[in-house]
Amino acid sequence: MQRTKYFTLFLLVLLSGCSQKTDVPADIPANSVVPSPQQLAYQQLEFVGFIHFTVNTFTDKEWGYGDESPEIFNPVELDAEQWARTAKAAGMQELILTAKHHDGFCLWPSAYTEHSVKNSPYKNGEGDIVQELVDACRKHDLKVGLYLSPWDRNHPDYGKPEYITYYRNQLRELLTNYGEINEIWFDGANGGDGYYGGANEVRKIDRATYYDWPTTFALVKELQPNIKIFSDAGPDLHWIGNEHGFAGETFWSTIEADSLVIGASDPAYLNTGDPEGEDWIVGQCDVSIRPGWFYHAAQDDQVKSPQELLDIYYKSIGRNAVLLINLPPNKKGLLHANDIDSLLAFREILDETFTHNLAEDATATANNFRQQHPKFDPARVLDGVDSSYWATDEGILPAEISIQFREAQTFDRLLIQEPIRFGQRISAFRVEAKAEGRWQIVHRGTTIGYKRLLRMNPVTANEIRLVIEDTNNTVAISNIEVYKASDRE
Ligand code: FUL
Repeated sequence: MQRTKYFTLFLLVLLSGCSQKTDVPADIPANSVVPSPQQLAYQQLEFVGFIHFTVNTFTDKEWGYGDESPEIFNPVELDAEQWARTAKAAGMQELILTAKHHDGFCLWPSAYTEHSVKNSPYKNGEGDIVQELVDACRKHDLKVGLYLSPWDRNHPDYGKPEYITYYRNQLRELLTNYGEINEIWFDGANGGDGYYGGANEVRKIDRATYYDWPTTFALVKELQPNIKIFSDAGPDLHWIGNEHGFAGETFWSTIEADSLVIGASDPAYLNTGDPEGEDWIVGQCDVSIRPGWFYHAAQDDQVKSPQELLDIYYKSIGRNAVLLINLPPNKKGLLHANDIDSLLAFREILDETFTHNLAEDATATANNFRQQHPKFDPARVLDGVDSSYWATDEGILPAEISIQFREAQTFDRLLIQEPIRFGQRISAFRVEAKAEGRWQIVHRGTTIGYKRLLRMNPVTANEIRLVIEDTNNTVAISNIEVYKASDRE
């Protein structure tokens, strides 16, 4: 009996000793504003695609008036798999289709209108392009997003309460009948002249009240709990304030949602976000690969070059936002070869640049690491593990992390990430490089966020140092990578 007691005591002491040694300290304190798990997963997609396609493709317009006959819609070679294959090969993770653009024509056979594919010659009225897109995306491992224009220049009730019921009925169809939808896209163009069932008049709506968005958002989330709602006011993803695909040089994922109105938000505010903002809304940079959102044969030689797309990449994904590039199919229902060639060349160049991380076998040291615990060791920024991070003790500014290469490296691109599940913190930093024993500043920046890509003139150095000069909470960095750009950039 006595022996058992001593043995138990011995075991307890042993165990408590062990648990002290293996005790992993808590994570750094989170900010009061952090992304939801769904927003975090969306941000990690980084790169998504748009498909603008409707009667406009056949009338050569950007905005249909609403009086287009469904008879004109017949994309005889439509191949949603060609869209999905191209998107996948380009590295996109999702495709968003204009299920309905401002002209009101529906690419699915909605039960609530005659203005749809069901009255077109396409597949003798038996077609459903939303379904085709969904099938192609599932097959090629892409997520699906849908665009349902709030403004409807065809519908007779547009501007009246009845239209809101119609609109919600359509949302119910789209978000019930096609499996999981990852994103719903509400554009901000609202009201103006149109066909409106033959009235041919101007209809203005009150942007702040007409759509009763809170009720619609609740319906959307009820039908698809994990969906992300995009608009220029969020609530999950917001427009970046321009259609060039550029986020601000300084870009916060925090913003004040109360100050945003769909269709009437301040583009400059959307472009920078707000360090004081009390809402987390992921920034999304939309841009078309051509001048127009819809296909126009006259723009076949105005497709953005791989180099233009690269510039956009650095100014969107490289500035803490998500990039959404539009690929408009032509009248046949196919992407044009010029668009595919440019997009895939862009991908090839990106892969050339970002394949060989020059810091892979480097070592890292810092002026401080939290509790001197291995969990927060500076080496965490080099371990290739998404969830790990280097962090300092409270109040350490400037916080400095140095990376020592085994031998001198020539580089001109840097990738830096914050562990944003704890919020976005850094507001001022600089990068220094040490060559022949002397430190020189090679870059000064403001925000980092989920991902910051820096471009600089080529530097040859044995060591680089990231100096964080200002932050709203404990300093933490999850990842640093160093690259030499492809000559084709
Ligand atoms: C805007 C629309 O007016 C354009 O036609 C396009 O769809 C763009 C992505 O959103 O609000």
